Amino acid sequence: MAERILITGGLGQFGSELAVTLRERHGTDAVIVTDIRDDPDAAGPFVRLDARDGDAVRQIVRSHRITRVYHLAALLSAVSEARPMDAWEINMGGLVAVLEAAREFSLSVFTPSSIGAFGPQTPKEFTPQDTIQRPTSMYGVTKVAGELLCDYYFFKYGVDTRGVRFPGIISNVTPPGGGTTDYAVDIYYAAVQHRRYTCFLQGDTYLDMIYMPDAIKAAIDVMDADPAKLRHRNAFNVTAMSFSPEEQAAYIRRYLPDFEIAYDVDPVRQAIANSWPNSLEDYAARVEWGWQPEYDLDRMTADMLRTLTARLATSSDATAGAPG
Ligand code: AKB
Repeated sequence: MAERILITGGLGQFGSELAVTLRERHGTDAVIVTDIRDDPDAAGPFVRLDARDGDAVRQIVRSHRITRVYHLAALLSAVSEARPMDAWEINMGGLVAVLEAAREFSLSVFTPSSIGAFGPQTPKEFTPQDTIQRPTSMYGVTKVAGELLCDYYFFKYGVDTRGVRFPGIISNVTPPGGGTTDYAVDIYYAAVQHRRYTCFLQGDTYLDMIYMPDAIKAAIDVMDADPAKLRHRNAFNVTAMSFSPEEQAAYIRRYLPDFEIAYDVDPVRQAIANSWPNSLEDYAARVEWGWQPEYDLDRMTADMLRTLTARLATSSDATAGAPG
């Protein structure tokens, strides 16, 4: 059956690029983008939606004959820590509304979890798929609760729920907002525009990251995987690389030798980062649905700098040393 896809939170960093790829595959009209904000420049069907509104979700599902949902509407980690009750209400309320619609209309549902679903008691290096999940951030609390709820809807009602635990996603189209890993995106913009960046995490903080093309591949491949091969569902560890800000700066210097990094540590985001793994192990995703990332730190850095230099450079100086 041809899929008809609903994306919630579709104007965010991930949704805005996922929608383009899904429309290339399924056709523009088969992908309905929704967001709490309006999109005056919508490139296809767009509906304004507060994903917590169960009636509105069901109405869109019915009228657009939706078969699959990518439920991306959520607050990220730093914002969630600043507004914990909003995070609980938005992250859980939206998920409940989508899962209820999925139960009624037999939809398949992708829900992103995160490295934020782990906490200080989790093994820090090569964090296994099945391990201790006692996060200390509100974002993490909603991610673990979300994983459990999605599994519950699968076991109790047979809803086809699947997800991945995303690391920080690095991209160059829509900037992320309110995450702990946002520095790893900002640094490339700053490198191209100013040749210097002040990082809000300590230079030796290791976190997992993934480049947008791989993140999109993960979200599509896990949903297209043969259900008979899935031992896990919510949610699979996926990663492509693990690095610290100082290592990322060193890779940027391969292309922009005069790039400088300084540090002005934000204690809230540093505490969140310290509670997360340094690196994930993603064996289950590799075995159960063939996960295999394409971008490492060097390839991603070259691509980010090439793309941003072409887009942002305003003087001939700004292109010096850019990867060709
Ligand atoms: C965040 O930093 O909050 C997100 C995430 C890792 O889930 N990018």
